[in-house]
Amino acid sequence: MLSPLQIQNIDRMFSVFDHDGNGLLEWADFELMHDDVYRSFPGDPESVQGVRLRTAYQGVWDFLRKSADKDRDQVVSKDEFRVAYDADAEFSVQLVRYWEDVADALFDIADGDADGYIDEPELTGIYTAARVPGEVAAIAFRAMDGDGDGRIDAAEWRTSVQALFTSSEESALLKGV
Ligand SMILES: [Ca+2]
Ligand SMILES: [Ca+2]
Ligand SMILES: [Ca+2]
Repeated sequence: MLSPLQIQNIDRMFSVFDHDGNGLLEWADFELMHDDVYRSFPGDPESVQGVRLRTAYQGVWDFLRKSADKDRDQVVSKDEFRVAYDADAEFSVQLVRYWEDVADALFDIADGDADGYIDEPELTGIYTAARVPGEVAAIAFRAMDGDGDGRIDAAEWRTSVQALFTSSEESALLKGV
């Protein structure tokens, strides 16, 4: 049984994946995410980094389709998504594993100067690409920057992404979404 707070968090995750907001998860959502990343961070979408990001999205989508699309209509509905969470504790563990590949690829694209850190404007760029309001990014930045040095390293980024998926409490990273 899912608690109301779990359902709230799961639905919030759903809305992050449902990039076009049509209430269904489809491959088109991930293609749109890729487009929006390259709107936030101008560059070549077919570069090594861009291809790596698309491959990571493909991994997430293949996993979602395989494990959540019970009626095999090639779309994952909100109900199917909730049921997948509820039916198998491994679902969220594996989903976060696939999403980590996306997070790593995003980190490298956002880290334009390749110094191994992303700063607040770069994080805002990621949130803008995810269609999350800038003020949420500002809150998230402070929450992620564990050692308070004004920049986020790969470990802080990874920890935050994992927390986003596994937290049973209200996530500061997506408050207001
Ligand atoms: Ca959609
Ligand atoms: Ca379906
Ligand atoms: Ca940097």
